[in-house]
Amino acid sequence: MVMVHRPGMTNFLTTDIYALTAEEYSMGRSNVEVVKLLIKAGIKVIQYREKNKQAGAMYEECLTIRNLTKQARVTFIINDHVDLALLVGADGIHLGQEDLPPLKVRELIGNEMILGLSTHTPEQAKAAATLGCVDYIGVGPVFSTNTKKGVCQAVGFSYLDYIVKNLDIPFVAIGGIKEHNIMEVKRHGANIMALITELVGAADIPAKVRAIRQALNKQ
Ligand code: 3NM
Repeated sequence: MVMVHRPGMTNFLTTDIYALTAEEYSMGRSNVEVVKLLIKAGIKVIQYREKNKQAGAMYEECLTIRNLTKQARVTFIINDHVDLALLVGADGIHLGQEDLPPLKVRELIGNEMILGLSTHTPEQAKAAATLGCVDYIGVGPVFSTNTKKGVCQAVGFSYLDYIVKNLDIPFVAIGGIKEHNIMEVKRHGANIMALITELVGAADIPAKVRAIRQALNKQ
């Protein structure tokens, strides 16, 4: 296997929390304001995920977030929009099952950017691992969630257990993960947890991150 260096990957592989933006759940705060709070809270991997904005507005926002994350040495990943990720120099791109084919996206982005792919079934996960161009997969939704529109039903722990047992690709658990259930997810073998509403919807984001980390570190 050819070893490639993707600069954002070190943060990625050592983080516990992977934070995603969603302005509609951010209690009136902008994505940029939320990102500033996440950085203040010590979050090291942030994904820009925005389904309701026009390209020009997303570009301006991502440019600002790129600058903030670069200064703070935070890994910055953009959901869906390969063009945006390239234009602002993001560290990575995250694709869903209905997005552009990962192999084609890898051709476009070259070898330095992280490529992530959401998966919801063992077949999708096996296919992603076989491609060889995907750095990590999303595994979920572990619990039911209203945040992702049209998402399949919660897979519970059975899918997560399958991944832990059978596949050798970095993964993030996602979907309905909260302070009160995150330890259960960890016990099932996940090291990286992706959260949206629990973080962006928190009244005090740094306090929420501290509480989640405390929960994770309890035996
Ligand atoms: N992807 P929350 S579930 C963006 O299963 C996303 O691939 C999922 O939001 C998947 O933390 C999901 O608010 C939504 O439940 C996660």
